[in-house]
Amino acid sequence: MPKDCGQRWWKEAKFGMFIHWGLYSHLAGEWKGIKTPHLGEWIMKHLNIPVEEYEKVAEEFNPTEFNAEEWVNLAKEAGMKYIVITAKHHDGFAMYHSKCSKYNIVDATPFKRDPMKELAEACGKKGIKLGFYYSQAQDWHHPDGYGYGPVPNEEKNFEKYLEEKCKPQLRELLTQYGEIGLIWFDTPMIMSPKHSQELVELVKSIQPNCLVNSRIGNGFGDYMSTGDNMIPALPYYGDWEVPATLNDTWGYKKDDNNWKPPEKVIKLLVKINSRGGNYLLNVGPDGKGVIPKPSVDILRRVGQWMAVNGESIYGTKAVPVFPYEMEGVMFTHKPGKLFMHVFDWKKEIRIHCLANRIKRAYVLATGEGVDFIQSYTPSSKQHRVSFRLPENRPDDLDSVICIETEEDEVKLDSLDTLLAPWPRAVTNTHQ
Ligand code: FHN
Repeated sequence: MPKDCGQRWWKEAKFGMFIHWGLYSHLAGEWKGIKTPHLGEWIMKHLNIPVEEYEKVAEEFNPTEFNAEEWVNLAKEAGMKYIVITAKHHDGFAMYHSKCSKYNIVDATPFKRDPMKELAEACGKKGIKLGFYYSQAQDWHHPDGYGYGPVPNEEKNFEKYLEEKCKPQLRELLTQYGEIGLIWFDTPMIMSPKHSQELVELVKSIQPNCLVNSRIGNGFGDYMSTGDNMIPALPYYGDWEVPATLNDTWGYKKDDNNWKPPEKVIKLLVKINSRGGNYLLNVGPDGKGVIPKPSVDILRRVGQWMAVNGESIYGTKAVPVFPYEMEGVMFTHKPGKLFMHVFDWKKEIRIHCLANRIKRAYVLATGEGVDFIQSYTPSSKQHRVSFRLPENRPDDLDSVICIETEEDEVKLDSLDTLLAPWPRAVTNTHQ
């Protein structure tokens, strides 16, 4: 359960936009004719670009097409409730006007604008929560940052980096842009428990309601970020979120076109929600500040679905594991409602072991009633329900049937009495 109202919006949100955007976006996965086979935002490290050469990318970075309102509108259109954007990634470049390091988008590029300020304003207008990604340990630009140059990390003064850059920049991010929903830390590396605690305290001392994710390290934080694109195999009732890519990179790469189609995105959203998590889905704008068209198209299609079926997503809670597997069907749930997401449309769907008393069922998109027959077999202690679906499939991607139940919680029969132990000690003697 949420600890305070600072966390409540996040629990209800379920779907957010991650944005990886920085100098690497300008390189688009290629440096001096060499293409990185890895993540776009890691190009500096993977292609061994010296600091002084990478710095020069800033002189060319001029994202004149950037339009904060367009990005925020896209998130809103997609049904996303929050945005988390890279204020500083591992390359150490601040994508906002930092007073404590000239290595920032206002002072070091011809662009000279502060996109975080513009985004904060646009988010405020549209009612979208804004969070900042901040790479707290890895900094490939500060001589004492983790991962800087060829110097072994053990020989660096990590504390110096924390005091000189990390903490002052966090203070800036928490004081220059109004109310911030969360700080998304990443790759804690050599952070000690004391370091992690200090950063959490710093955040909370300035904005007590600002959330912190688990990648602050050492067990601190308000909620867990799973591994990238990693979905827990079972429902998990804590607060967690899956950071995920729409193709195979976070930062823009011109050659990565392995886009997940809208159907896949909706399936992932439903799967993550059904297990109790949030889905933080990434877009990687290019060096001009444009979100790639395939991303826009996919998110708009997902948004059309969300506009009609959002009730089955927002504010939902983890669904317990049904005893039997079901092909082409997943469930989300909120008190008194079970949402059956039908990916493979058919005339009839039978569910075994759903023990709730069903009040009514209908197609969420249209309100059209769905007939059903419920039964209970005492000898096997099992409930069954059979739904007769309408002739026409309401949505090509995912048609949602809302099942209203007498009880708030999902009730399931257990297979224990049937399956275990078997063979039974006492067998049937009536031959
Ligand atoms: O190294 C980063 C990576 O570039 C990206 O930002 C992801 C997003 O979750 N986090 C780290 C790897 O887990």
